[in-house]
Formats: sequence, structure tokens, C-alpha cells
Amino acid sequence: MAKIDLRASAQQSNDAVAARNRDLFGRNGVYVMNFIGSPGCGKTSILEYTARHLDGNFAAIIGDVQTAFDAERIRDCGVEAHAIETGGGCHLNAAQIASTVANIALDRLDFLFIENVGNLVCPSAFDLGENIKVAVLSVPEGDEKVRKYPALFVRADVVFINKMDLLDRCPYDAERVKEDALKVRPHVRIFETSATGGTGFEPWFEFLRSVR
Ligand SMILES: Nc1nc2c(ncn2[C@@H]2O[C@H](COP(=O)(O)OP(=O)(O)OP(=O)(O)O)[C@@H](O)[C@H]2O)c(=O)[nH]1
Ligand SMILES: [Mg+2]
Repeated sequence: MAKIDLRASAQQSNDAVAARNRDLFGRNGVYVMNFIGSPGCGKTSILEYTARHLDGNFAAIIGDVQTAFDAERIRDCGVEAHAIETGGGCHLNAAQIASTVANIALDRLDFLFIENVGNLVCPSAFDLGENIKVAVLSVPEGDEKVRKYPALFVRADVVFINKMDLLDRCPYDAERVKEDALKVRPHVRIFETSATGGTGFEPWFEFLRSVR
């Protein structure tokens, strides 16, 4: 009897839905970013700062295992935000995105921000149909994450190093992190920010204006 590889088959069906999402996003002219990083690295805080300071039309989809807290934080910034509660799942999948975007008027958006479930491993393996993956690192996590979790960094076109305000309190070699990221992804764009302090965002906004 032929063996069925369930993981490969789940991946294939995810890829097919992701391709349909990508086609839909392209037809509507919306640029989609999939934010991936450890729990607490500052994904929502970066989106909050972006929501408050970026000109343009955008919406957000926020994935969490449980609660809609982070989607509420984005709504408090005056931006449409939809929560996906995975109920235990450690990453978002393309079908969840497809059913959520069915409730969003994509044609009036410039950008759609997706915050994946806090996790440096699983989310990087699941295409959602996004234009780019955005990896978020933060200073207190330690400076070896690019080397330890390469699967994300070979795929990410943007890397944030967030919580730069904590640099004087944590041993962290930001230059080494940048070298590591450039080694595995030579054209990656790296932004060094403090989301709570509101520093380092202008190059990120310039990048967004350039892809719009
Ligand atoms: N010092 C400092 N704290 C920050 C910064 N960015 C975020 N924080 C704090 O870090 C904590 C986690 O931030 P979130 O934005 O919720 O992190 P997240 O990545 O969305 O977390 P999950 O959704 O749970 O994975 C909060 O207490 C933030 O206020 C920063 O740049 N500097
Ligand atoms: Mg969050």
C-alpha cells in the first residue's frame, strides 16, 4: 500500500490556497507583509507605531493562539484589524487568511499587515500568499537568533531589530546580527527600531513608500 506523507500533502494544499491569495492580492493592488517573530519581540508594537504614523490605507490581520487583544490594540490606533485565534495552532495558514480577507475590502487598501503567531519556527514554513516575510528580532532575546533559526532568515526580505533602547542593558552585538542576516539573505533590508520609543522608523516608512 502506498504511504501517504500527510505533512507534504498539507503543505501542498496550503501552497495552492496561498497562490490563490497572492493572485487576489495582486489583482487588488495590495502589498501584503507577514510579520514573524518570537512571543513578545514587539510585532504588535511595531504595527501600532506604523498604524499611527504611516499615511495610506491599510488593514491588519492578527494571529494569536488565544485572545483578540492584539487586534484590539491595532483597532485602538484607528485601523481595521481582524483577529484569528488558532486555538492552539502555532502558525497561521493560507486558508485562515483566505476566509478572513473575504471580509476586507481589499481594493481600497495599499497595505495588509499580517501578524503571525509568536514563534520563530513554524510560521516561516507556511506561505500565506504574502509579498514578503518580515522577521522581527529584539535585543533581549540574544544575538544568535539568525544562526539558530535560519529557516526564517533565508526567506525574510525585511528584518527588524527592535527594542534598541535596551542595548545598553543587554549584551547584544547588533553588527553581528546584521552580518548574519546579510550572509543568508544578501538583499535583506534591516531596520533598527524602538517601537515604544518611536525611533528608527523613517527608513521603514521609506521602504513602504517605495513598494506602494
Ligand atoms: N523597551 C522596549 N519594549 C518594547 C519595545 N517594543 C515592544 N516592547 C514591549 O514588549 C512587550 C511585548 O510587545 P508586543 O508588541 O506585544 O510583542 P508581540 O511580538 O506582538 O507579542 P506576541 O503577540 O505575544 O507574540 C510589551 O510590553 C511592549 O511594550 C521596544 O522597542 N522597547
Ligand atoms: Mg502581538
